[in-house]
Amino acid sequence: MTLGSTTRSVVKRNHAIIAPDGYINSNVPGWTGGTVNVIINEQMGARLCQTLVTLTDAGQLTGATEASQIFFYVVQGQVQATIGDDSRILTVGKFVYVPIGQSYTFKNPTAGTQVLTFHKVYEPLAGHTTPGVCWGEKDDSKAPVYMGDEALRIQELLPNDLGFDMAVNIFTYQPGGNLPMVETHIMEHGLLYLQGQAIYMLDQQWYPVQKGDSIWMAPFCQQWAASIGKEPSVYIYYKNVNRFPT
Ligand code: UGY
Ligand code: MN
Repeated sequence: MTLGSTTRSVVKRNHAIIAPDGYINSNVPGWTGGTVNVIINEQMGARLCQTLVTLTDAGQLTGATEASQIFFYVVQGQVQATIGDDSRILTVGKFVYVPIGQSYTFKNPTAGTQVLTFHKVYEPLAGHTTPGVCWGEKDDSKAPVYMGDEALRIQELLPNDLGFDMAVNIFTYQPGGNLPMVETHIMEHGLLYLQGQAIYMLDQQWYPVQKGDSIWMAPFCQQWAASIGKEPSVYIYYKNVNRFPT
């Protein structure tokens, strides 16, 4: 038996790694029949919220968005999502973006279904309409190479439209692929590793990460990553976009 006194999770001023071994469940009104892990939110200094919900076959998520829009992505299993009068079965890799002021229900999951959510307070932009509900699947998106590097591919899941103030992308690194530079930028990230292993550099500190781990990167947290191991490493990530810097 191990003491359980170690973890790869770290929580710092401008970044965090959250490994599943430290999850403690939250009770979220309307989200029942499963576990809800709040992985990133304003309590840690973030301006986004990221959760991971694991449902039993009796699980249900019912609610209505208010100031925050919510992006729901199925990581494992399947579930029936109803937004307004549109109802669809979401299997692995499918998602729905729920704009502000919209009711939603997720029900009839298979046992063990996992749903990742990204929440952000919506910032309207004069002259642009607030986005509507957006359904999709990761394989609908093209996967162009990133900055000319064949080992890196990015899929943009949400439309490239100024009405949106958040992006959600899937980033695939072939074994040995690495970011072409250390990024230093105003945008914030939340991410979940969907596959593989990597070394992530955050604020000049180095971390081994793997499938199931989440990372928060505050604005201007320096970041670099390299895929390690024999399979591609893949993460889905949030980024705030398209708004005037204040
Ligand atoms: O879009 C991005 O900023 C992305 N390249 N960052 C990252 O993967 N850490
Ligand atoms: Mn980045």
